[in-house]
Amino acid sequence: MESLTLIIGNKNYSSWSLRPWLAMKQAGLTFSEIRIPLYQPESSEKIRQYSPSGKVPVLIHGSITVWDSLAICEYLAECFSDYSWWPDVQYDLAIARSISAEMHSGFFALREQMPMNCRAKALEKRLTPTLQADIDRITALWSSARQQFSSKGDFLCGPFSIADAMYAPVVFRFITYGVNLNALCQEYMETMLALPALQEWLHAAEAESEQISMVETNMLQ
Ligand SMILES: N[C@@H](CCC(=O)N[C@@H](CS)C(=O)NCC(=O)O)C(=O)O
Repeated sequence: MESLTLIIGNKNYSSWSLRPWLAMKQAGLTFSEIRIPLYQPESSEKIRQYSPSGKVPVLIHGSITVWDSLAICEYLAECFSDYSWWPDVQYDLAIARSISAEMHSGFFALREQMPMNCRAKALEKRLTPTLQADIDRITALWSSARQQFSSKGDFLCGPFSIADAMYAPVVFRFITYGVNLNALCQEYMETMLALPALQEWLHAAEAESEQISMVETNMLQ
């Protein structure tokens, strides 16, 4: 197998990096990682050595470069189809892809107003109407998926899939900003947090020393 390298940002802050990283860990793929701390004077130049978009994550697979979190997950699911990435029933797959795409292309208020800062816990946050609308949509989506797929497993569409990887940063955000959740969503959060891979990411984030002031200041708003 040609070598796989995932280039990521800081584990504490880079929500897009977490998604393919977790999907790859959960699938059981062996890969190396290169961590480039974001928003430092040399970050942009370092990222551009690997990524045409100038953003992380980016995957290097032999001579092939794939950038953008969802494209990386889709590429891996195609290349390594013996591993588990998506549900294998067409209906379940349609839901998993839809909710993954919804995360990838939406929830701008949540992303902007609740930036991922996984080592910070239970911070007070002012809920603006747009932020509340994003939280409401995510909790409705999680609740509906858990109701539909509970007989197949404990994750959004039953077994762990790319859909869960796409929402993993939201799990950290809801903890960091102390968002109140219904029992189904709380249970789903606990399932996600119990994943050894997610704990591994969190411990690595806690061990990082960089501080991104934009994010740390946002905590006080
Ligand atoms: N749509 C992209 C978003 C990637 C993205 O915004 N990455 C951020 C880090 S989480 C980044 O590289 N920021 C550095 C910069 O913009 O200079 C994806 O899904 O991968």
